[in-house]
Amino acid sequence: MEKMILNGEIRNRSEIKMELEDRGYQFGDGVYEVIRIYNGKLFTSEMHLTRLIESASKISINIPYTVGEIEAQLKDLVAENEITFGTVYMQFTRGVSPRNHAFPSTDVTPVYVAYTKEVPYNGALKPGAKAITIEDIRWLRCDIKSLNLLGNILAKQKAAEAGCFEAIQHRDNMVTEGSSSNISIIVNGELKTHPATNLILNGITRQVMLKICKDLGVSYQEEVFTLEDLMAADEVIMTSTTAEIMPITAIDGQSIGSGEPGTVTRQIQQAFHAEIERQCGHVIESIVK
Ligand code: DCS
Repeated sequence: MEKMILNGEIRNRSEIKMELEDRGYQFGDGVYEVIRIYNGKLFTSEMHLTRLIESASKISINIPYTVGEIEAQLKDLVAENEITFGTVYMQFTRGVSPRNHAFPSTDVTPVYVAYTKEVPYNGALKPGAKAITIEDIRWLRCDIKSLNLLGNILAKQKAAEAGCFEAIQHRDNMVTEGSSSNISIIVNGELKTHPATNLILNGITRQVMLKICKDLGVSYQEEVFTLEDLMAADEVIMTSTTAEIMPITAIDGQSIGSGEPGTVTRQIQQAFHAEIERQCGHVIESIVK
């Protein structure tokens, strides 16, 4: 029987009922995280849960647990559901209250749910993917991992309609990030990525990648770059929890660099896989479902 977490307790998923006037359901008034599971272990969970609590605090939702407490609950859930490779999704909404835009006047308890999903994994490096470019029409607090994802959804749908994997967003000709990923470019062996401002989500994969660059001696700059820089780059890299380190080999129908994953991207991908194995143990292909 599949389990999930409701307000800190592990329950049967089929028995969970959500409220109509949950502010997450009506307003997208909440925050979320997605954490990867490799070999039954949570990857970079401390970074994700720290960001979750920060996102919540930026919109005045008080999460009544510490990072360690949530982590322990998620570990139990992953074990109960016997997930070897997959993801755990969790969200906190402001809570249940009669519909009214302003915060509830009385204290309401946040509603916290988490559930797992199996995702096959064999450690193979991700092949090149195609992207489109699109205007960034989102709000100005993209640093908050909010449940409000309409702008992101509309962008991703445009990519899907164009037969592409990701939509790379830009504001005033400056590249911000993907619809559900961060975007970096490699020019003359140097990596460039948007600084962690209010205009992007400071991705955990992005942060791991920058640490890898440091270790590999790949110099990097957290600096804005233009659409022209993007199209003329030697390599373009997309990073996210679900996509990991993914080479973008064509944008708007035009090849990037040679049209194949570049050497710096491949190096970073290999080092990222090594980091997964360092944190979660060796990935044995035969146990992949
Ligand atoms: N930017 C946006 C807008 C995102 O939604 C995400 C992740 C990222 C960047 C990359 O962040 P992480 O490296 O921390 O994952 N989006 C999550 C999502 O909605 N599903 O999977 C990942």
